[in-house]
Amino acid sequence: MVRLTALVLALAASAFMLAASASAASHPKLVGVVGKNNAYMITLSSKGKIAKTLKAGTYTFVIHDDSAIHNYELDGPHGKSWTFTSVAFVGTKTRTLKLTKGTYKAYCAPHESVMFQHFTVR
Ligand SMILES: [Cu+2]
Repeated sequence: MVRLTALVLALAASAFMLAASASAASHPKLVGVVGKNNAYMITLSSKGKIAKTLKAGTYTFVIHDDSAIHNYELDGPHGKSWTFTSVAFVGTKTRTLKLTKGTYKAYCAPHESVMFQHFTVR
């Protein structure tokens, strides 16, 4: 009886953990990279490809800022703006955002005229 109870508890715990990981992983991931090898380069990718059009919805942004001379920001419709990293920051930041329909621009603020990527959410 004790053994059965332990088994039931273990099953319940693993079912709970599965549910928890499923909800955490339910948002599609977008990967941003800026300043790899200090290059003047910024990208946002979805499933390994440069993001050009995305469906409206909630996304988890994983931003890799590889340089202390660049940063990662995003402008969206209706004047919305998000700053993922500061210029001095080097490392990875993760943030979940709801993207509504419109045009977006990922860019590096100090070098915005040469470091940007547009995409559309429909
Ligand atoms: Cu820059």
